[in-house]
Amino acid sequence: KWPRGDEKTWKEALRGVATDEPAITKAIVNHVQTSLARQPHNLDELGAYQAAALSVRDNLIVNWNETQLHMTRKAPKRAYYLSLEFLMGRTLDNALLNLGLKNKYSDTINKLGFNLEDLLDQERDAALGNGGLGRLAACYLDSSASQELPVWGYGLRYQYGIFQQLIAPDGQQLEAPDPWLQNQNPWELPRLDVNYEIRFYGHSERLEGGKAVWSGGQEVLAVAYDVMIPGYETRNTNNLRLWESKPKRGFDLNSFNAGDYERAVESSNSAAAITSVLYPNDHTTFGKELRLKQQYFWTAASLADIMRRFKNLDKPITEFPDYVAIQLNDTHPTLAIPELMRILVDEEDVPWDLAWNITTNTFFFTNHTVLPEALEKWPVPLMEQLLPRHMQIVYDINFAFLQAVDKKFPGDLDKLNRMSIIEEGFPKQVRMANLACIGSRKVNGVAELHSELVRTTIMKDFVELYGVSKFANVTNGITPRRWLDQCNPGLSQLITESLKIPRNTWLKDLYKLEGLLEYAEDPAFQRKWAAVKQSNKQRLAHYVETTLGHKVNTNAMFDVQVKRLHEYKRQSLNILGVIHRYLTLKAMSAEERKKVNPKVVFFAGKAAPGYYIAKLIIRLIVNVARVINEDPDTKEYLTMFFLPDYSVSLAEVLIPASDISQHISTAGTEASGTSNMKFCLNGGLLVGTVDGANIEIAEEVGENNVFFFGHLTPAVEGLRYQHSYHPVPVEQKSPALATVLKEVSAGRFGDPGVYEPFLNTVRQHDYYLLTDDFESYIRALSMVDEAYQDRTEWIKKSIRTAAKMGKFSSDRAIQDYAQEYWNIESVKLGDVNGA
Ligand code: NTF
Repeated sequence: KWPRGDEKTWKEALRGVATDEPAITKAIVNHVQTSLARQPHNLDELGAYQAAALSVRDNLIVNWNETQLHMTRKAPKRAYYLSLEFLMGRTLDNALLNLGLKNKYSDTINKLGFNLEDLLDQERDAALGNGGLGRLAACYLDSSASQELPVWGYGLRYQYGIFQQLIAPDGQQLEAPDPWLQNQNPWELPRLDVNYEIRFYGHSERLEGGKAVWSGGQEVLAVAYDVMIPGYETRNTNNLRLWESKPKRGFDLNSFNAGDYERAVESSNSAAAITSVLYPNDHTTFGKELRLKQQYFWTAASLADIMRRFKNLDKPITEFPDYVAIQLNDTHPTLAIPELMRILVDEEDVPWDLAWNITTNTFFFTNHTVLPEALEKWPVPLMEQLLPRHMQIVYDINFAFLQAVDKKFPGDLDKLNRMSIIEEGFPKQVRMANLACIGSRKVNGVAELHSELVRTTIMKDFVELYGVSKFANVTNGITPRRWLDQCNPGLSQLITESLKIPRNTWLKDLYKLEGLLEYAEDPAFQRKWAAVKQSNKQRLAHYVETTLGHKVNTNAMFDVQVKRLHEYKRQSLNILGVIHRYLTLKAMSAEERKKVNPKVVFFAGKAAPGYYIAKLIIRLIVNVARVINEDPDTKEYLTMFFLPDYSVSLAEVLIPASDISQHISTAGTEASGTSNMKFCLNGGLLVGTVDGANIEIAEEVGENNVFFFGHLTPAVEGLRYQHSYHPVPVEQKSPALATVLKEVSAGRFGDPGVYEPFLNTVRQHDYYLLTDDFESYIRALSMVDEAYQDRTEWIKKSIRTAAKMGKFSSDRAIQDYAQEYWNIESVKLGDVNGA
């Protein structure tokens, strides 16, 4: 039954998606005129981008609206992906491709006197994340929407995303803020009516039956902003709900009337601060109060929202886990566990044991690293002050849990100590990983090796307690829409032509790429494949020329390492390897050099602002580049660039242009890696250690198509022990590396004193095993050089690699979560008005 007014009047006026050129033109011009208040006379590229974006947004809103109505009516079980980071990048190109409107927009925009590609460049990245963890969340949203799964993301709407990286003339990294919301953001819908009050501080008074009353303290408002997530070639458009913090009251009227204006706005400033900035730390935690506030603010708002939606269904509370699955993206949202307990016990009057049963059937926890410095812990005194009720709940959970452990392993005090949610010490700390594991139905790692390490190291005791079936694996994936079709249109086109199936078929079932294998031997196909790579290299060269003012030899091999700067990722090994190559070239005669294949090495990546050694490594890279790029003896054969301010958009230019990329973490430290998948999908080969998803990539593409080197995971512990107790001098382990270190120390690349602290990490403890792996690394790079000599063989490897990347589609990963974890099913939007 039609809900309101005259059905015919409504239906005639309801707009659908603008899909033909006249409608698109009208929509864009309408936004130029009325949303932007501009004219053809004063419309610049930014304005034209905004008008085009607003018109696409209108289309997304129509689909989004119908999807939400449809889901509300169908009331399926839903999954919620809680992530502090969503590294979305740009939206316009992706939205046009998903809607299938790119060509039409391109034509329309031409007629209006602009070029679509130029307009796409006007968009600022939404960079609400640090690296792999945040980009993974973005890929998972794309795959969920594309597979019509009822999945929402929940995150924070930071005013400032990851900092902008500048490189000073002396090579140091400088950080500038990223005011990404400055020119208004067309991709979000403010939902000022969707808001919740979130409490901090105050006191909690226990009542009977495990209940308590939490009152007093400070209250702030969480306001929803919805970001539309279009699926690929479906009208289903999912939602990413980001919370912004606001003061509950604008300002304190009493102080204002008393003439104390500063005081009057103080509390409003402190409320707004909660979502002001993304913490720029990757793999480290700092124990800052504001970060804990962010975590609670976000999980409390998200749970309130989820609970409200559930209650609208009018089902008994015991059915909560039949309608709600919540995925915890690392430990950052772990407070959602005690928060759900608080809501159930204190607000919904659910008995404790039943509440615990509901809770532990709702949550799922993904671990993304085994590095000890990344495992979150919060000081008990801070928790007690900021979240007094949650601290009580954590103690109650822990009490029951330790009783169960003691029952199964009587008298094992060490075990109790290790497994307790509370770590003894001064101060005591709350171990978030333990809490997340105890409160979740399943725990997973992000690649086979990593999940095995989770089971045998950080979660070993828990595996013994719960059994191994609670601890599983979902190997990460990437969306082929952005990471092939969007960033590499030439290759996408070639693939579609060759496979002789529609583009949307293989983009939705990436295993179909295997059809390329039959062309690997076909010279005509090889030429086309190589031509695409060549034009992508030219696109990157153009970027380098316009940003750094340096010409790039596109006939050289392009060797790329792009990722966050971290000692465990060993950009250090790469730069020391480059120096070695440089010294070797210098020692050659001019004749000998002529036989060498030229190579261009690209680095990009940000270091956490407080990470001293990582910043030194950047500085070394920049200064080595300066020396070798100017050396007349060698610059024809070796050049190197550090591209500042790495971002999703820069990755989209870099990745398709690479011949070879480096994924060279110390074995056992990189949980998965996802850029390795992106490079291979774009026909780049891989140099890597036997670590993370590199292993599974090699399984798929064949070990003869990857260049592995270095010690294996089981050897790492022993080598570290050796470094501490029976150190062997670098000269003995690797004379080549010793020479490299000596040259840096001698000032060949600028003031030697500067780099000593970094060089000492290699000479002394060498925790990341550079000295152990250097020789085999250099050998692997020689094998790369050798393989590159035979260009036809190289191209075959490239084709075979891309052809075998089906497994690494994030569609596969999301299906795994949907079936094995969340138990949710696709709900496809009908053809008209959500029917
Ligand atoms: C990262 N973890 C891992 O270091 C990467 O190997 C992995 O690919 C991504 O997660 C995505 O799973 C983190 O960023 C963190 F925060 F857990 F340390």
